[in-house]
Amino acid sequence: MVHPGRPIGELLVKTTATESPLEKLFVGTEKGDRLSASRLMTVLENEGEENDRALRSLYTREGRSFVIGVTGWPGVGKSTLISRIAKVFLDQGKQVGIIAVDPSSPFSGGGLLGDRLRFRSIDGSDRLFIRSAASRGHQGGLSRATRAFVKVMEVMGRDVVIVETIGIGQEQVDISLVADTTVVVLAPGLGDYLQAIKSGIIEIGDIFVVNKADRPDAEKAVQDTKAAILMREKAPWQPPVVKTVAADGSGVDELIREIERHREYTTNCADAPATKARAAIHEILEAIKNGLLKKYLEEDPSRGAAIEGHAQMVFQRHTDPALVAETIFLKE
Ligand SMILES: Nc1nc2c(ncn2[C@@H]2O[C@H](COP(=O)(O)OP(=O)(O)OP(=O)(O)O)[C@@H](O)[C@H]2O)c(=O)[nH]1
Ligand SMILES: [Mg+2]
Repeated sequence: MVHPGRPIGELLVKTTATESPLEKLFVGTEKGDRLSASRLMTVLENEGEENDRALRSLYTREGRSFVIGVTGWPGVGKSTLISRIAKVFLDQGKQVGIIAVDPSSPFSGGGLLGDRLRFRSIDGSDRLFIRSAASRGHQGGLSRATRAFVKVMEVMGRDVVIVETIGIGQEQVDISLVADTTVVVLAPGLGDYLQAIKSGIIEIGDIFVVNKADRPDAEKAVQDTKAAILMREKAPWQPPVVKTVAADGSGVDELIREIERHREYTTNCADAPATKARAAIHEILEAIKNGLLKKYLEEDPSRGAAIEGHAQMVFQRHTDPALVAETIFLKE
């Protein structure tokens, strides 16, 4: 099913003969054209005036996909599992989009390239669209680009969008704010589940997967995960733990059933609009933060230099970033 995106705010969009190059990209994207969508994503990835205009226009377009976030530590089998999940939806005749948020992910290099070809040959059509989002290191870049990419896929008319992120580090996208359903993937033998709890990954899962269930210790990993979930604050949705072997596809049917069950739950649950509102609040706050920072740096060029001056001190472990920020503010 395709939902062609249409501009809501007519005033914001030119549809006359003097159509701008950017508008042309939007029109192509709304028709599901992959090249237009790809180019639009490139505009959205880079900074600049055109990026701002594209973002603004993007937010007024219609289109809604079911967004599944798949997160977990490196190497647990996220890409392999996503290939399996995507195949199930493709077999149902759906339009699927995949966004890989890490530049080192096999999606951007080797691994999924093979899957991509396999899907094309099974599918015989262009119903799978894969794009990786590489961090260019600019402010809020990665999470902003990811959200924008999801929206482009929605405008394209994708029924399902799957986003892969690595669940570690400062740069990680808060996937639970982007996704309707967040799947946290773990694997046996990772050892310290307390570490998982501390990293916050346990908090964000709607569904937990213990992948590589062909390995010894899979049952222990399931029990540890269940114990970790019990330590979460009580909520009406109890996250299930599913065992899979992404390598051969076992357990994937059950995972799909749980994904559908969660989707139904959020569709009917009174809490769902609040979740969307929370995500919007987060986006607004992030825009304010970025705007303030930009203004702060532009108002006085010496501020940038001062920050660079402190960088060495932080790098050499003589101080920490929060203390530097405090010192800079106190001085002013
Ligand atoms: N034994 C076993 N190996 C698996 C399974 N699923 C994936 N693998 C292997 O685990 C390795 C990593 O799989 P990926 O799917 O690339 O893992 P990933 O989490 O996407 O990795 P990053 O994107 O680098 O974080 C590959 O060699 C897979 O073939 C599984 O169920 N069992
Ligand atoms: Mg991967």
